[in-house]
Amino acid sequence: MIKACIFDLDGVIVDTAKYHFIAWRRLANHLGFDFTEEENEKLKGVSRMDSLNLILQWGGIEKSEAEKAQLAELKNGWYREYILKMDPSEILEGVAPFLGHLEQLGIRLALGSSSKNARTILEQVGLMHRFEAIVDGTNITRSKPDPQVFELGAEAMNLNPGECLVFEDAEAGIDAALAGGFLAVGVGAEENLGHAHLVIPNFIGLSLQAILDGIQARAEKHG
Ligand code: B16
Ligand code: MG
Repeated sequence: MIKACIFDLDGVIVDTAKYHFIAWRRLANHLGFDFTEEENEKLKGVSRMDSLNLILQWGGIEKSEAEKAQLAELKNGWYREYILKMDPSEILEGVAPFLGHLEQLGIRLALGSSSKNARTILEQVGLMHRFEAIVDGTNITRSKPDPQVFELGAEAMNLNPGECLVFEDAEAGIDAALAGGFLAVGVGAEENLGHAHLVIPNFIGLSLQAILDGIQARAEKHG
């Protein structure tokens, strides 16, 4: 019996992944190299420091911890220039009606994001008040694929993982939800998220019942 839905933020509710990409790429260019959109996929759901470590690895660059802290700060400043211009028009299509639909059914809502900027983004797009529990990069000590972010969300609502449905766009996020014993719905492409209980392209026209039916049908098909 599903009592709550836990939403990832970047890539599920808003497309901030494009701003992360621009800002990280600017940092890489600043350091004298570049990386592709394909490589950027590996940064989704991954914490700021883990992302920086991956990017430096791609560029074959070594930096001290103090220099890394400065580089992460530089990137975050560029990223924040974009998110501080966001408004409700950047909520992905279908998300607002789906949240309303869940609220009407009495389903509780939580946010589970790796981002330390999650509250700023929710404030900018006017969704802060819709979530009963908000767990973000400032609350966690272990980044996705560790399940901690979703476990803390379930705990804040006094629910068990089995009572919560997680929505995620990142491979690492689906891994995290599965490791925690949650039902996991991938939002995006089957090739990255095929290990989820169900993959949906977006939230347009979606109902909770359709999702639950989809999960069941997929489980029967895959035995
Ligand atoms: P910040 P999510 C994640 O958010 C992003 O997908 C990932 O690309 C980013 O590095 C991470 O947040 C940390 O973000 O630098 O703002 O703390 O998808 O878990 O909502
Ligand atoms: Mg995400």
